[in-house]
Amino acid sequence: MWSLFRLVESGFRCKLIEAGSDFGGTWYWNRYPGARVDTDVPSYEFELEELWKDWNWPEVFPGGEDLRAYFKSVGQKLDLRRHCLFDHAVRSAHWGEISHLWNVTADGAAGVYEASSRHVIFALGTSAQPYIPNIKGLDRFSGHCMHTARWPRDGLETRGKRVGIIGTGASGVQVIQEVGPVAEKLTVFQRTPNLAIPMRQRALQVQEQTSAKSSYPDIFNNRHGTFTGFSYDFNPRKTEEDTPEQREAFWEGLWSLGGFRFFVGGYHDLFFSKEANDLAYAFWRKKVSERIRDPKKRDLLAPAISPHPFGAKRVSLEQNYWEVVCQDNVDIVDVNNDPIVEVTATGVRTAKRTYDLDILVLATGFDAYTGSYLQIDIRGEEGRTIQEHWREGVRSYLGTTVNKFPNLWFMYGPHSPGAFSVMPALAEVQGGWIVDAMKQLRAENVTKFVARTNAAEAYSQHVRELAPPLLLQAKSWYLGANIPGKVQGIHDYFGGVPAYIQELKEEAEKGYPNFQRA
Ligand code: N01
Repeated sequence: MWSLFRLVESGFRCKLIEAGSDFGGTWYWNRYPGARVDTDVPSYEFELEELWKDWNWPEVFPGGEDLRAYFKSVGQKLDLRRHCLFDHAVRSAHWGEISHLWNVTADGAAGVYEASSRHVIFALGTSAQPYIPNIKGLDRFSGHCMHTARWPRDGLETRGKRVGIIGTGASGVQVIQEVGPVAEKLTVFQRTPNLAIPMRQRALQVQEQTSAKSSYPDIFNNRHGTFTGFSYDFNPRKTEEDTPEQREAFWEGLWSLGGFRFFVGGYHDLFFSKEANDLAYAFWRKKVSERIRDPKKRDLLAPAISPHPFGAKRVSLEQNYWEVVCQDNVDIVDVNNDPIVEVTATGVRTAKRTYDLDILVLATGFDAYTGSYLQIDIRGEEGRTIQEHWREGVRSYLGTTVNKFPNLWFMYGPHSPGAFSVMPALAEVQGGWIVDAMKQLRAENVTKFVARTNAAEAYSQHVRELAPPLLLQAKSWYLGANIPGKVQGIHDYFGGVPAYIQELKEEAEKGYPNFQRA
């Protein structure tokens, strides 16, 4: 939305093609009960004053409906809808070697839409391609079965139902919190426990927001100055530099403030020192164990030995997760000890028993970063497909473009700080940079602009080197390790938001030396 706004404002003729029927992106698709953002507002907003001056949220961490309403209002205030083609999924984008245009096709209910365009920006999100595991019999289930990102738009009654949920990532945690209290029976099929930390949700009054608005410009500016773009940052001290008592007091403070503070507001050696990471895990385990009264469940949810380094899989924010999973109507099945054998017409059969279900929820995540791109027939120079280009592993230049694919840009994609940043802020940074480059090219009458191969190789190597060692010790979606058969590698930029912005800025200020133009 931000790029579209900047493009229109800059006088470009453009069309936003969107598979959904409305604005919202991830929030359009993820309609499972409990879906909410875990970035606090106003950080999770665009910086333009006309968008925030009259906008108020009911909660610090808004839910899906409020987020959809927000993005709808952004579309209205910026008058974007007339540039949009909804309900169309892009099927192909082919570079014209002679025309220097992209030929794009998109499928919609009424037929195929075709367009040619000087530039193409893919804003496909980090996690838009659902991952459905290959479980025997999944198509035989006679009840409702869906991925969290494909929850029915008009809702699904879970009250009084027997519900099974496979997966305990951020989506799993959120849906479990909502469904556990109302379901007759909830069975959670867990492979890896979620090292969730407290969200500390609270209601927001209009008055409180009105008086805080004078500080919004500073809040938005600060999103460019911290590692993740949040209002807090890593503690520059190492864990061992503090005494056990100082550490305890520091962590207690972060824990009670909530949000991601215990994670990306903690000691900066979390990802670099195993000892530091173990100490953080021990504190986490002590805190959550106090809330898990059932000792059997405690062993499954907060084991004595960490399942992976703390933070190496995306930490989730929880509100009452430990209390809900401890309810008598909630079972946790450890699929490492009791694997799922098949899905039957009436439920799930594991190695040890069967679970009769009315609803089966696949909270099994996404083929992140690249999955959405690989669904599209994207062909660059010499007809090279993006599938071929990324066959040996993902490569990009500055996390915004790819060598051999002229005039192609992307946002939130591979090699950007997508997993560790505030999304609206990243949209502004990347979108603003891309549109500025396009304006420059228009002024110079450049019709072909492509990253140099050596620059893309060097940037991709640089991104690999930035990844802290402990992060590599989990089978996370950051690495593509959650998808069987996917080439694993570093998909996220781990240098932090300020360093990323600096890399973009330098390239532009030097006149884009790492691009060839024609
Ligand atoms: O997906 P995930 P997600 N059998 O990949 C399990 C964003 N997000 O949708 O860890 C059994 O994290 C898998 O197990 P394991 C956020 O960035 C944000 O929850 O691979 N289990 C894991 O537990 C987030 O990180 C928000 O061992 C299987 C789960 O499924 C990202 O989206 C809310 C399995 C997948 O977890 C993705 O989160 C929601 C199998 N065959 C999402 N296959 C907010 O802002 C997979 N699993 C709040």
